[in-house]
Amino acid sequence: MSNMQNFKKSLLTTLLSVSVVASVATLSGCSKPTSVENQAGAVTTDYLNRDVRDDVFYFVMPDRFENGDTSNDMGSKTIEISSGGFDPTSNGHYHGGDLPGLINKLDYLKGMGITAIWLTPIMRNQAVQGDSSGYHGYWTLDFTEIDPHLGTNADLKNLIDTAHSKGIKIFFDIITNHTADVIKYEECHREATKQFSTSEQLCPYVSLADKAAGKGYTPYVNQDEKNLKTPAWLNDPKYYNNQGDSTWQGENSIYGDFMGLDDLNTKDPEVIQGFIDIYNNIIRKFKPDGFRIDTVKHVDMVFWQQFTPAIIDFANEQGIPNFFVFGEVYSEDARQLSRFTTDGKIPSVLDFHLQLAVKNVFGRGKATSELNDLFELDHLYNDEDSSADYLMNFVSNHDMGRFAYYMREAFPDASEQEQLARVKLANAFMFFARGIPVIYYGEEQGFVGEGGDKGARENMKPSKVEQYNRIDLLGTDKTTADDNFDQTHPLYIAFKEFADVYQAYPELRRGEQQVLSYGNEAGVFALSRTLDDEQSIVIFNSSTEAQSVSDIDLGGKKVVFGELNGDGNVKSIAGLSFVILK
Ligand SMILES: [Ca+2]
Ligand SMILES: [Ca+2]
Ligand SMILES: [Ca+2]
Ligand SMILES: [Ca+2]
Repeated sequence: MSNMQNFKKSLLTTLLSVSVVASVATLSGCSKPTSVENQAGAVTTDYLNRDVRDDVFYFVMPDRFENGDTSNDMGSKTIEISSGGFDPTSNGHYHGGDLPGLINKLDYLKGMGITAIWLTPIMRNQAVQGDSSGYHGYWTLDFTEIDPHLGTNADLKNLIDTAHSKGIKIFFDIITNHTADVIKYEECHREATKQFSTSEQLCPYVSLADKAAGKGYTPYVNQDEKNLKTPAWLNDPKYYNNQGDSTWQGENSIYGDFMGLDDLNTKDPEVIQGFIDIYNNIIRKFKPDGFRIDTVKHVDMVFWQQFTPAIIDFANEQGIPNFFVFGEVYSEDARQLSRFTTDGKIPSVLDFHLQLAVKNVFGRGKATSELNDLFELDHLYNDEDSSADYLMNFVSNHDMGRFAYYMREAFPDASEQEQLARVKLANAFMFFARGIPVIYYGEEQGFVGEGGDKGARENMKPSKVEQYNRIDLLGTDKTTADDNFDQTHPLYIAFKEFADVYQAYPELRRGEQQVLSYGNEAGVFALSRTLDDEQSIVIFNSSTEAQSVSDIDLGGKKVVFGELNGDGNVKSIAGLSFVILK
């Protein structure tokens, strides 16, 4: 196998700008990519002019990645509300990772073919709320400066400059739905004691109708907390809904507080303009390449209709021609998701529907028709500024958990080899189906984690969290107690190979997709990608058994990745594998 890798490496090195196809697919017994065509349209280091459909994303939570500066582990030295919360033994506290650490690992990411990084929110947080901390970044107090646990504004500039010099884009995760929990209610929180809503301590939601009839809460802010938020307008309770805690049902999904987090009145024109100003200032100051927007479905549609076009126009004026925005709409139904790329004027959303279909088909052994059902709804995303080609494909994230966790739940007795094969298949589907691939950090090191949020936010640097360290990782004898930046991990190598072939063939990135084959049980799913005169066919086998591909018209195409067995028209694909033909 190492000979094959060396061969491929030297091929890539030699053919930097020459268009050559070296078909050595007939070499047997090796499922490594066997030819790579490097041609116009392949990945460029020109991050500014690169179409987002040519990017490979890496989604990282900086606190859990790499600690590049231990002097900032305790957060602010001058602002008490943003200091502390550091406990590397707890999965709900800061662990010391930061932007300088991420800068140190940019070559590790580039080596895997990553061209864009999406960071969890990095603005200054309330460090502690109740019994956990703002390590994840979603409790913002100050929308103008970096959280001191993660570094300084200068560190952020340095991260962006260094990433850009390597051709890597930086995307920020932004929040407009809520701030940290500072506002309290007279009727619900006792004065003078600092209380945060938890699952046992909810302030019942007051409906819009009841509010109109004069019922509701009396908001207050403790005397010493009246100026905690920046910019200053955010300190006035009049800009918030103040209707109590959400149970994520019906209207309270939009107007309720998330566990006490102060929910903004996002239909108020002043709030809309306030957030346009906040994020235009961020764009002016830091020049990020785009935004991922948090909690989109909990914000009024009228907000998105104005906010998103405004910030994209502004970024374009600032000299970022491909500034790109995608939203987190936490729904596994394309009918819900697509409302925000059409009515909501957001160019793209994270494809939670694809995530579910991939989990079911490659992680739970369900029928491949589920993938066809998914793509049958692609037309819903279409309008003048969006289409399914721009959706963000993912199989794991920081809120739901990792594909590998669900797969292991469904197949607890599967061999290590089978589990690795399923993770590779899920990620290959994420790369080669329509949409833009987003790798969740740690996937490339065989992380499995547990379901839900905290259980899937493991450390890449050595972890002291017992719940993480007891879980068996895939493809390695290490645990999360070790350093896990292993560039020889089989999944790191696999993703690098996926990225290489993805960049080599433009139709795999931007080609029109057509489904060629699917069935009512685990087995073959095939699709074609066509761009101008170029066409590739990708065939996946989600079954553990070899499957015939004789009913698929391969049009004389040759294997360029993976392998088919057999001769002439009688060809088959091995169990839990995939193949690309061109
Ligand atoms: Ca640190
Ligand atoms: Ca809301
Ligand atoms: Ca609150
Ligand atoms: Ca649209």
